[in-house]
Amino acid sequence: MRSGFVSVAGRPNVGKSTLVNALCGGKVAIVSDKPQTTRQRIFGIANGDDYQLVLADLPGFQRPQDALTERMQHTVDSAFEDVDCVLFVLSARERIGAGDRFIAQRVYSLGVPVVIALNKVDRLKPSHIAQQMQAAANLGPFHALHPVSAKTGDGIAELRDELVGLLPEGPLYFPVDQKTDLSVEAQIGELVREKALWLTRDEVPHAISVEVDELDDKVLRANLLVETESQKQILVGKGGSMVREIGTKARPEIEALLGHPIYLELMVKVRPHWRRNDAILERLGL
Ligand SMILES: Nc1nc2c(ncn2[C@@H]2O[C@H](COP(=O)(O)OP(=O)(O)OP(=O)(O)O)[C@@H](O)[C@H]2O)c(=O)[nH]1
Ligand SMILES: [Mg+2]
Repeated sequence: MRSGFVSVAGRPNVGKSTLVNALCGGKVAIVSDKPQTTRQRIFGIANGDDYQLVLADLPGFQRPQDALTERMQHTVDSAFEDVDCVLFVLSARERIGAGDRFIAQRVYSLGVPVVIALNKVDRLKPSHIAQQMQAAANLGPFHALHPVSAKTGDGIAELRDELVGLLPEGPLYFPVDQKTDLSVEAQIGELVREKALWLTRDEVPHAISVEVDELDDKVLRANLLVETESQKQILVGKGGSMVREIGTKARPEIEALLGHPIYLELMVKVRPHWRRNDAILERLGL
């Protein structure tokens, strides 16, 4: 039995969460086209007959701007102790540059193998992929480099085999039927937030947080927190259309997670400057 922990490093939006989901064979982390989607460390657990691979999905490396992003970067900074390997994710669709070099400095000094996933190679020209592979290789002494598409699944099985091969012999850290370490309430909050991110843009996605207020066999009440009255108006939408659509999009996944139908009530609430408020951040588990 091989088992161990792999932390996932990379800039915001390169596809870390999509990749963790692909490696785990199911959704553990939410995904959106807005940077800073992931706000906390989430374990995604991939089980095989003779292995347990625990992937720590993380926020992207960033320069903190408020208490929230400070906490996010702290989460990242403390996620590389006691790992068996680092999965360094790069996007083949973006210039590999200063941000990636900054992360490289960090991960190549840890003394554990670094496996690079060059993600988003779907529908790219082979010559472009080759160029990006060279740029990725130049970042440091990597153990292996895998061009993959987390979206189409290309190269994922090979990448998984590579990571499992780097794990030491060890015990099961989680029951084999467990896919993530997030509580059910936290998973529900994330699913609701994901739909809200999909439907909003500009500064609004960053100002949204979700807290589950009440959950029993029949009823789920959750609050969408925003910072200003105008953000609230956007999330509520004309005659409540936006918040209704968020609920409609989130419900099937929530019901699948719970295993039964649920009465879902979403409320939009203004919490001025919640991103700077340590007590609220604490309560949100951030
Ligand atoms: N074309 C393509 N798009 C991808 C691929 N992987 C992820 N994406 C898209 O890239 C965007 C960001 O994906 P995420 O998985 O949320 O990225 P992340 O690195 O976790 O982002 P943060 O949590 O914000 O740091 C989403 O729109 C994904 O659909 C891929 O292999 N190919
Ligand atoms: Mg993410």
